Amino acid sequence: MREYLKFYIDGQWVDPVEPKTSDVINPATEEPAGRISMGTAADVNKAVAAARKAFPSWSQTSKAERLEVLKSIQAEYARRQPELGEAIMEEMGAPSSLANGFHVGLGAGHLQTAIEVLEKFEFEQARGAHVLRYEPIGVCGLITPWNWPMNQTCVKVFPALATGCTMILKPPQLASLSAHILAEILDAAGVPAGVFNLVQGSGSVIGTVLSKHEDVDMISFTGSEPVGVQIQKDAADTVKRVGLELGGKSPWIVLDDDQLATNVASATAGMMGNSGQTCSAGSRLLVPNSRMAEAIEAATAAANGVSVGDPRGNFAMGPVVSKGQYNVIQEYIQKGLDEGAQLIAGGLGRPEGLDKGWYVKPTVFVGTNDMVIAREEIFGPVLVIIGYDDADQAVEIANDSPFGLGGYVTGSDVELARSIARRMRTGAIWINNGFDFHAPFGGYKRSGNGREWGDYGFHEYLEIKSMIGF
Ligand code: TAP
Repeated sequence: MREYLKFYIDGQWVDPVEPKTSDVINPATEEPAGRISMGTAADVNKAVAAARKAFPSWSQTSKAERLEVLKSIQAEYARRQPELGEAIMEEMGAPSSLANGFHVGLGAGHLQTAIEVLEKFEFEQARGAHVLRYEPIGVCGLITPWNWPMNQTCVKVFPALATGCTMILKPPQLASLSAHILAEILDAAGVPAGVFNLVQGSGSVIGTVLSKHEDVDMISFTGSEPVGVQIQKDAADTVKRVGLELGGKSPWIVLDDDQLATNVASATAGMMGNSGQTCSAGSRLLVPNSRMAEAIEAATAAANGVSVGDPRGNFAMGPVVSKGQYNVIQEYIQKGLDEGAQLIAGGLGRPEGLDKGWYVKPTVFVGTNDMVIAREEIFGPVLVIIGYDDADQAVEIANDSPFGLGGYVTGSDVELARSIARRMRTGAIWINNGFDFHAPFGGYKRSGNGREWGDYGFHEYLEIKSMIGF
C-alpha cells in the first residue's frame, strides 16, 4: 500500500501540522490502495505563504526560463508514466489500457500544448496608443476532481506554471495518489521552491480555506456544480477570480443517414468509456424518430458488447470510483425505471459474476428530455436515447438543458453538422469525433465560466494591463 503522508510545500516534503490520515480505496477491490494525510488550515497557510514568497521571482522569469523548466518536467513525466498509470488504475478503477493510455496521455498532451503555446505567446502587444501586457495573476488555488485525475490537474498546473503563477494544488481525496507522483515529478524536474505546492485533504477544509484566503488571487476549480457555487460564495469577500469547470448533460446528435447504426454504436460505447465518468460525456443521444428501431438495436448491441471487469484485465470498462458513486448511479437507474423510461440495456445491480468492486452495468434507456435521467448529470455509464423529428427539433432538445458543456454531431452531411454545431449552446462541439488539444474547453450556463486547454487556458491565469502612451 502506498503511504503518501507528506505534503510538498516550499520545495520540501513536509509532515502535516496535525497528523491525521485517510485511506484511498481501490474501487475494484474495495481494499485500501494508499494512505494520505488530511491537511488543516495551518498546512494551507504554510503553502500559501511559500507560494506568495516565490511569486516575485517566478513571475519575473523569462519565457526561455519557464520553457526550460517545462521541458525538464516533460522528461521526468515521460519517465514516470507507468507509475502514473498504475496509480490512476488503483485510485479510480480505470482499466489499465485507459489509465496508461488516454489518462496519462492527456496530461502529457497538456504539457506539450503549454510548451507550444508559451513558445508563441506574446505577453506584450502594441495596440494603437497603448501596449497591452499580460501578467500572471498571482497565487492560485487549484482544486481538482477524481474522474480524469491527470487531465484535470495538468490542464491547470502547466498553464499556471507557463504564465508565471505560483500555486497550491488540492487534489481529490478519492484520486490523490497520482497527484502525489506529479508533485514528485515537479520536484525532480527542478521547479523552484514555493512555485508549486501540494496539500492533500478534504475539500470542505482545504478547499474552503483556499477559497476564502486573503493571499490567494485566484481559484481554478473543476468539479460539481454545488461545490462550484459554494466556492464562488467563499471567494466573494476577497474578490478573487474564480474559474469554474462544472458538470454537463451533453447532447449527441446522430444525423439521419446510412451511417446511423455505426454512429449510434460508437456514441453508446463512447458513453461507457471511463465508466461514464466524464464531464463532457454524450449522455443524451438524439436520434431521428423515424429510425428509432434501428437506433435501439445498435445501442443495445453496443452496450451489451462493452466488457466490464478487473482494471488489470482486458476489459473495456472498470468499476465506478466509489461506493457512494455506485449508489448514486443505482438511484438514477431506479428513477429512470420509475419515470417510465424504456430500459434497453443494463439496469440495476452489478454485472453478472462481479460480486466485489463498484461495477455498474452499461445501461441504456429510451426516454424523453423532461425526465430526470435526461436533465441531471448521472456521472456513470447510463445513456438516454431521445427521438427527434427534424434538425430544428434536435437543436431545440439539445439546448433544452441547464448545462452547456459539450455537444456532438455525427453524420455524413458535414454542412448540416456544421449548421447544427453553430446553433448549439455549448462551449465545445465535436463534429465526427474531432480532437484538438488547442481548442478551448469550458461550459455555457451551469457548466461553468472558465476556458481551459490551449491559449485560452493561459488567459485564465493572466491579468491584463494597459500601458497607455507607453
Ligand atoms: P466535487 O465533489 O465537486 O469535488 C471536486 C473537488 O472539490 C474535490 O477536490 C473536492 O474535495 C473539492 N471540494 C469539495 N467541497 C469543497 C468546498 N466546499 N470547497 C472547495 N473545494 C471543495 O466533484 P467530483 O465528484 O470530484 O467530480 C465530479 C464532478 O466534476 C462532476 O460534476 C463533473 O461533471 C465535474 N467535472 C467537470 C469537468 C469540467 S472540465 N467541466 C471535468 C471533470 C469533472 P474532496 O476530495 O474532499 O471531495
